[in-house]
Amino acid sequence: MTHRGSSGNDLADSFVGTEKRRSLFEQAVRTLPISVCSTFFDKDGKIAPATFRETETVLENADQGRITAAFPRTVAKNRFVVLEGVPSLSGVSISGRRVGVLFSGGPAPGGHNVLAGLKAVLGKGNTLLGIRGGPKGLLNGRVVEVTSRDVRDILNTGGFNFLGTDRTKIKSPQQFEQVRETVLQNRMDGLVIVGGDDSNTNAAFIAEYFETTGVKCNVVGIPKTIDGDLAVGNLLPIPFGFDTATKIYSELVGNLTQDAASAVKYWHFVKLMGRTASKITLEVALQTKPAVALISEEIAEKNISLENIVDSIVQVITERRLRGLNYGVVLVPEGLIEFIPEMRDLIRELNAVLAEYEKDIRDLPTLRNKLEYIYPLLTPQSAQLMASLPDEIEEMLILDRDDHGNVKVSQIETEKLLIEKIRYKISEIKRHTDRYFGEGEGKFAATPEQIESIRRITFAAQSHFLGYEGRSAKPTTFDASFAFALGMTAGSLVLADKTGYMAAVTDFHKGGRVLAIPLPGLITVEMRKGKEEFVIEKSLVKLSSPSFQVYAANRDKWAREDYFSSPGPIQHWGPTSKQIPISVALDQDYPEFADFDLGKECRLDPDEI
Ligand code: FBP
Repeated sequence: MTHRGSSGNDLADSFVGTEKRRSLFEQAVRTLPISVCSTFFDKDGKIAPATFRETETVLENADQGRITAAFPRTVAKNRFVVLEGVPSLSGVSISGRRVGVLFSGGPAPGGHNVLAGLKAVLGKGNTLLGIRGGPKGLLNGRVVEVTSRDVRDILNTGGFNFLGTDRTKIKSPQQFEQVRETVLQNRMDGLVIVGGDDSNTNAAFIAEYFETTGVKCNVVGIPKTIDGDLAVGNLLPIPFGFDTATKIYSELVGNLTQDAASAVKYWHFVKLMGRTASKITLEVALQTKPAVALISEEIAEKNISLENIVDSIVQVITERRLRGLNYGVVLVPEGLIEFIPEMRDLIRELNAVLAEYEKDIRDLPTLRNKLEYIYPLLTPQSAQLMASLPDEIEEMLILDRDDHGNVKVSQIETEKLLIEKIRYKISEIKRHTDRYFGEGEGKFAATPEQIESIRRITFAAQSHFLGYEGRSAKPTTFDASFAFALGMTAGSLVLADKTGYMAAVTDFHKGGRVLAIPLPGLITVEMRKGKEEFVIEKSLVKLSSPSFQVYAANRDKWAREDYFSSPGPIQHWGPTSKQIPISVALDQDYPEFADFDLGKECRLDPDEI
């Protein structure tokens, strides 16, 4: 019997559907409730833009003088003072405003809810304009209207696919002029930039440029990045996206810990995204309690060499072997390589050599030829280190460069580098057990049985890289509500004629406090390639933070015995559906096991907004 539908087969259609992005799950998540902070309700209980008042918090900036000189007009207006959102009780509604929004950088779960939040707060009287393709779309004027129907489709869904994104940096005078043209052509009164530290730095410069050139368009940034490294103390505990991504990685790592303990033969080495900061790795470690988790910031601060990192992991492997545990999980942060002191020096030297001799090196036919050309140009220590690396890593270090000629550290397979070095070290230990164990100073006094056991160690490793799996996932209930609140905050700021701010929400455990952080107050001056650059400083793991301290206090125990925990899949309702990331709860000093509370749960009707 043949069933005919739009695919020509009714039976097939009834199973897989004929429409795009319409799985049962996707249909269901669109209707999930979102928490809405009380700041966004008017006196009649309807969603409305917030108004803003000054708080007593003034951002301290070590480079205040230079920042004020670089952003004179914005600083004259906001004076580094943090604003707080309060409900609007005036009943006056603003209409006729046109607000553009774009995504910048890597995707992060919650982006689509930023658009929903903006749309909700702008209401039917104002227009939301989506800029397609990220900052490049802003330069080229790729602008479309975002309708209620669009919001219905994208609400609570993952990804940045609705508008797209890219990593174009807006730097040159021509680019600023192009931005101005797009804004004027589309009569935008507001521009909202959803991005990480670089994109929010860009937002600060665009705000200042508009003030200088008389363009009446308020510019507001929204903090996003799964890496978690755009955070401002207790004013902004994390950007949106971090919660979802870390929950996904924690589920997968939790599964691997179970597999390790079940198959009892593998060491799983898991590299976790996070271009610079190890915040993701730390959160996943707190969730899953692996045998080893490397934290780049600690390695840099304590000047720990690659050899020492390898030795410390080998020590855990041998100790566990002696306890009959010939398996485990090792977490490796993506940015590790640049934090290892001698690797950082090597990369710096390579960047300089490759920039200076780029053409000569490019023309050499084989990798060997290129390496032979490069080695003498390095310091002896770096040349020796380079020669000790596996061929594939050497190749990545010299061939895989980004647009600025720098090593693409995220592409370097650090987890595989560690596996190779550990394998070599273990084979050495097996061959020369007497050198490492037995009688003698500084040696582990192993019994003859233990020495036999060490000689029989087998090291079977599996490598994994978790990153893209989490960036475009359906947001957790937290990220769905948090991103919605950030969208509402940004929309309210634009309507309130505030420019040069980053939207923020804090107090995740008690209803959410809506804030606006003056962007110039976040900017510091760094020397890059001999030139001064204005950048928002990345928020890294602090060794003094409660989250790191808790990890450090437990790690030896987790290394010796199986404390593995499996946090399981993300829940959209149920016992863990409101869980705040452990590292955030610890660092913000929230009560233990506090659920997030970002206001009243509402079922949105996109047709109403
Ligand atoms: P953003 O900071 O732009 O949010 O991106 C973060 C990130 O996910 C990093 O963790 C990772 O190194 C990088 O993006 C990978 O980017 P790409 O998409 O260019 O491969």
